[in-house]
Amino acid sequence: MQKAKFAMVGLGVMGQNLALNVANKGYPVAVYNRTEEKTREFLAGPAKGKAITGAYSYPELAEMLEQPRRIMMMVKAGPAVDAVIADIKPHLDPGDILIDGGNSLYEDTERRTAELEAEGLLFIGTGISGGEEGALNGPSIMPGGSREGWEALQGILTAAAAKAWDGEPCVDYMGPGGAGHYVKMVHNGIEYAIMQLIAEVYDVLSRGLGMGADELGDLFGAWNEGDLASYLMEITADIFKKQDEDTGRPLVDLILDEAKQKGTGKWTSQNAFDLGAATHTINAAVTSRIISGMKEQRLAASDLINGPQPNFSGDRETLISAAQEALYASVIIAYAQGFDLMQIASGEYHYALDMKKIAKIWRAGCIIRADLLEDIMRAFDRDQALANLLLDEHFREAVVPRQGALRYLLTHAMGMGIPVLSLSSALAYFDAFRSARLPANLTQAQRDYFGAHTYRRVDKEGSFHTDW
Ligand code: NBP
Repeated sequence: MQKAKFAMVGLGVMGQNLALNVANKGYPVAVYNRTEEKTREFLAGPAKGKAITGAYSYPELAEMLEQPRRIMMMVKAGPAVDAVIADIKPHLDPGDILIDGGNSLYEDTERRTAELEAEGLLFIGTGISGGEEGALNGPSIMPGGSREGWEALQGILTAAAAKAWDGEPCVDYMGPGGAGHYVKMVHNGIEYAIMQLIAEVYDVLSRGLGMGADELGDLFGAWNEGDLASYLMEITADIFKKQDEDTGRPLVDLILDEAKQKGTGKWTSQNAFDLGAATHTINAAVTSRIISGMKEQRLAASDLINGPQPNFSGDRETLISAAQEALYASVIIAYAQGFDLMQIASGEYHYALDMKKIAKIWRAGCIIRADLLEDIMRAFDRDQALANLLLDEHFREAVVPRQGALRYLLTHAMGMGIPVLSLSSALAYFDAFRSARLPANLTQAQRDYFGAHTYRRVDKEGSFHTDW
């Protein structure tokens, strides 16, 4: 029997679709799932007639594979990954390649890479973005870890990855150790930020202007034709247009307003704090999901605590147009924060991340794919070491003229009592970043006052303490 060129362990929705994707590209695939029933159902269902065979034990799986073996794990991130590694390892040979395609924390990937490499195995931790649909038809793939492992996988991953408009595959080697999962983590942080920015604009337009879902669907659809063109805008327009089959009402109006999270956005913020990176808009998105989860308290508070009634009395078209410009400016600012974080991490963790390459492989397949990524690629082409996207001429020219729209939108949203934490954090980041002097002089004075922490002066060298 012909040996399989690739194996998939874990037949959740992502594992199944990726296995189908690889098989559809002409690579025979062997699959294994802890619960045997799922393997049987997959083989009798979506995998029927494809070059996909099932294994019901790890020795059987190892036997089915061409060497060096290429085995991807697509299981729940965390202890499940360690459990699979421990169970499968005794059946592997030096030079075999284990790939973790789940959303693992990059620090876990660092540890696993070191442990497995010490035993002669090659380990690849890869981010995969695109959800179910992307896994099947072409995701954006962000592999990191062993370069030798990447070289042995490049053909398969390149075939499976999304292709951008110019035919370029959305996969490339990100860097050593946990670099691939690190980049995926920041991708998700930016995703949280953009989703929250869109949600806040929706809130202003629906509560402030009384726009209904159908009208919003048209508006977001039109915006998606311009600068804001992106997957998240496209699906938002679709969502507004979807009617509930039972009631005929817009489905979005019937969905409970509690946003869940699996943790990658939170990890991005936690890591940004550790590295001293300013990711205001990502942090605001994480904390906005948290307060959305406080539904019972919010319901109780809404009866007890008064505020203004959201009711906009100015010119409707002006507010709508400001919302579009404000959203575009703040999305750029969210990307700027994410790329800044990756620049800092790249130095700190010796990942040598290539920002242009990252923008390039995010152009298709992934959740944050957007026309804007072409501009980001060009910005890093002009200056590989660009410290902040806002310093690039193109982005300065995009954001500076739109700051008025962002200020206008925020003034009215805040006046109406509509929470706009992410939008306002984007403006606060922008204003802080462009301020030659911030009030941190006072903070330093206070720290010195109560803790003798000392301060530096603008007019002389040295460290000073005052007996206040
Ligand atoms: P899940 O995250 O729901 O994981 C399900 C799979 O993990 C099943 O095959 C399950 O086997 C297996 N598994 C578990 Br749970 N514990 C195990 C253990 N101790 N040993 C062996 N197998 C174990 O599936 P998913 O939604 O397909 O996601 C897979 C990974 O991809 C996750 O890390 C996820 O975060 C990531 N991801 C998901 C998406 C998405 O859109 N869903 C996008 C990008 C990345 P069982 O059948 O026996 O229970």
